[in-house]
Amino acid sequence: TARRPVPQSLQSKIMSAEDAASLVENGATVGMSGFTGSGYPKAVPLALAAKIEERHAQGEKFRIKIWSGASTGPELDGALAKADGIDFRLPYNSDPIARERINKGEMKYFDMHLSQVAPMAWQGFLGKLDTAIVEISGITPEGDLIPSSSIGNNKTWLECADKIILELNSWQSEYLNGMHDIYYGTALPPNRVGIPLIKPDDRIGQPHFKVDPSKIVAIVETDTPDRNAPFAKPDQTALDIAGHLLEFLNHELKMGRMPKELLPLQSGVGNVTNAVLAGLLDSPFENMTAFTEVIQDGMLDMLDAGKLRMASATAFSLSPEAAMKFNAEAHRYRDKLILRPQEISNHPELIRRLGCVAMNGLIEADIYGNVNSTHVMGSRIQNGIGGSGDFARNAFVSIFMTPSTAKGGAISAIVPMASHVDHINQDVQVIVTEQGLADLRGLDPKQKAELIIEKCAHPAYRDMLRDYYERAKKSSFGGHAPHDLREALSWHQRFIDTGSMK
Ligand code: 0RQ
Repeated sequence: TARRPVPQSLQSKIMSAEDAASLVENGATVGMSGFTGSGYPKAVPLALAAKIEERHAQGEKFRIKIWSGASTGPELDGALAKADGIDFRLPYNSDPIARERINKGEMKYFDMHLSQVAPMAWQGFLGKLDTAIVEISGITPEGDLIPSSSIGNNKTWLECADKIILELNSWQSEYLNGMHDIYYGTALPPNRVGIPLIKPDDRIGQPHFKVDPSKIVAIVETDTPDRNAPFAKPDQTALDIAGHLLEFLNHELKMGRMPKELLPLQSGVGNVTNAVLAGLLDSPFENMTAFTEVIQDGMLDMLDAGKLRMASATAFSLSPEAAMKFNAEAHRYRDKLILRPQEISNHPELIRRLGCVAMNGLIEADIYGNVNSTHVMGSRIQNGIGGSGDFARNAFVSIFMTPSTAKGGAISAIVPMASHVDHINQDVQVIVTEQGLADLRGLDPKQKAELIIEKCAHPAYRDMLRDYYERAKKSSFGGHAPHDLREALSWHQRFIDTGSMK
């Protein structure tokens, strides 16, 4: 693709990825762009990983601390983790090599709510940010930066870092220009004011990042695609989950609890949530909106079909086919998509005010509705809490969905006691599996347990759960949410010992 223009005043900063990587020092804290595999820097992290491998081969230690928006791609987290170049990482990771390092105890990882990253950086809780490495899709003649396919925390990294390295990626569509809405009205307490966003379509900021040109130390030109992982075709389990969820939404409509266009949708990433979006394509709902984190394939299909009026997010998360289609036809989506900083896309104030319908995945839920989204067998990190907590606590209705079993049936997703809790039962209103849907709103813990076991558990585990629950009721210390603490986590221990919860 044709190179993007660089203003005369910045042309002297253009250099190779290797030269730019040499500006990153050992021990530095680096704010990387990137969110769910889009808009992350691709050339400088790879060059930095090569440099780190060289240093390590010479017996020198070289590691950096990485802050990002959310997950990035193999050229960043993958390459740097492989080189053992990451000392510390926040706030979300889905890279398998980095995951392995974290679980071996070789890499520190601060798993945190995505809406809180920028405010914590401003407050100084996280320490000092040395360098920002940010992918952009263009530079205006005035020297403002045109964001790329994600915004994440880039506004904050550009403001807080001493040094800025830009990757100017001409693979990204030029039609991204104008899609972004960067809000500069945030402040720290006691100076905070209300965020003037009333509808998901409101634009409250400006399309470009401001930047202090004296901090720009390098501009690296790239022409490289985002990670863009393919989606699996929804299997029967995903279709069944989507079916139960659509029935629930129809019921809410009939009861007059939601309007015909529903309320702004938030949908997590993954195949199940994508299947739900596909299900919404054939639903009776019209003119829907999304106030969410990521725009995935299903949302573009809904926009194309006219079912979805517009979507607000902080990033794209598309399959390679959808990304190609988007890049070819991006002009068609210009007035239907808004990308915002993640402290705005995930802002509790806005999510509560708009009344979002939050739909997220889970690893396990217990019979009282506590949800584990992050730690397999209570200790092995999968990805991180991401934005699920921002949305679950503040949504109009908070829905969690999952297949009822994992690992070919060896693990029940419904367990007596969650081995780690990300979402307390008060933040979990609806649980859906392919078996059915449990609407937990307004229920006592024992009513919740009975409903979750009967509606959501896999038949292979239902009797075991009934048996645990009945015995817990007899031996429990307290009678409000009965547990037998000697047995509550025995299913997990059995899996660790034998490879199966059965
Ligand atoms: O592992 O690939 O090794 O087989 O977890 O599970 O079933 O493919 O489901 O892709 O929807 O992910 C909670 C991880 C679900 C995700 C989680 C294993 C399973 C598989 C993935 P394998 P599935 P999904 C907005 C919202 C937190 C962040 C979030 C997540 C892998 O939804 O990261 O919600 N959520 N963000 O085998 C052992 C269990 C298991 C299990 C699943 N009970 N025991 N392994 N797995 N359940 C997006 C962002 O914030 C960016």
